[in-house]
Amino acid sequence: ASLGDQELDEFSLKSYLSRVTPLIEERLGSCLSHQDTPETTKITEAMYYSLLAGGKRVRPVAVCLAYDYISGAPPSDASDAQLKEHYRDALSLGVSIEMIHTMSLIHDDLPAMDDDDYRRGRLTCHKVYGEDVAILAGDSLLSSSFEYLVREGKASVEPLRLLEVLERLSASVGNLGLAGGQVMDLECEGKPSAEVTLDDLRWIHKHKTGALLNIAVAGGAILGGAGEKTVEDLEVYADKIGLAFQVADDILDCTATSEELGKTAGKDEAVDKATYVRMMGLDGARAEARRLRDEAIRGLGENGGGLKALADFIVNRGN
Ligand code: GRG
Repeated sequence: ASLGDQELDEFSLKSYLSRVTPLIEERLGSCLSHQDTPETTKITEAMYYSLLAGGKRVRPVAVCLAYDYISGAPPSDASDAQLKEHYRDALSLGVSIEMIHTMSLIHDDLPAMDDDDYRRGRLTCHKVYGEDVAILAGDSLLSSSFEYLVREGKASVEPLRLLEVLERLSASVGNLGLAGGQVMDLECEGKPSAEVTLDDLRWIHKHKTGALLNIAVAGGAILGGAGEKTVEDLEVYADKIGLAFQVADDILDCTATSEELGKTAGKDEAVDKATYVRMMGLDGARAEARRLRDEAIRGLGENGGGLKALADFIVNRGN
């Protein structure tokens, strides 16, 4: 068994999620400033429609685990009120990141991008509210994310820490984050997959998927009181699990479609798109995901059980 497999039993991610996920959902459910007026109802509804459509909430959970890694976990018999207090700042960031993540999914599903009709098991935002409103709902989620972080954080977070987190959160969206990764992805989709290198693929996913995991982990640690060196070490963890996330996604895409078709060939065989599975084969991609997980968790200290369990979940998840 790899390093990961031996040490993962100590922390129950399932019981952690059962305590933390309801807190995330509760904060998400009332995160938008709004007035119940006919003028603002439609856009607010479109924003909540996508925000509250389910989803694994991996990024907010990552914030909470990184926060605990630095500041210590709450006692196992903590009441709901104590948990809410413990995670107050971590959840402010977690919800802000989930707003940005949801914005990126709304825009990714648009006809100009992936043109998808379904997301998180329901119709995509533009299918329900129209393309025009979906674009605006995404834009509005992006600015609401920054508004929320500052509004919720300013009373309890030390100002310089809040600014550091805000700077990182903003950077994770732009040309060196989500948007940059998406543009590189579009460029590579325009080429034959044989011309796309493994380094291209890693660059895309470091930005498209890794950027939000990076701010989740680094930001959670900063809010928990981490110093610069610890944050840098945790960024290595975050970048590795970001890549592992995408390798696992490619494996899921490939195996899910294979089962649906009852064939060994998956979707990737039909579309000439560069993926880890296409480049490394299914077994190679599985080994790569485990290798990334093991590298991610190698540098963690003794209270890293939660972050280890998260890395393992990312590699072995079923959706
Ligand atoms: C508009 C400034 C601006 C940026 C957006 C569209 C875009 C640019 C980027 C695309 C980003 C994207 C869709 C990345 C894929 C990330 C990914 C792995 C999504 C799936 O995440 P999960 O599995 O989804 O965590 P759930 O539904 O569980 O939340």
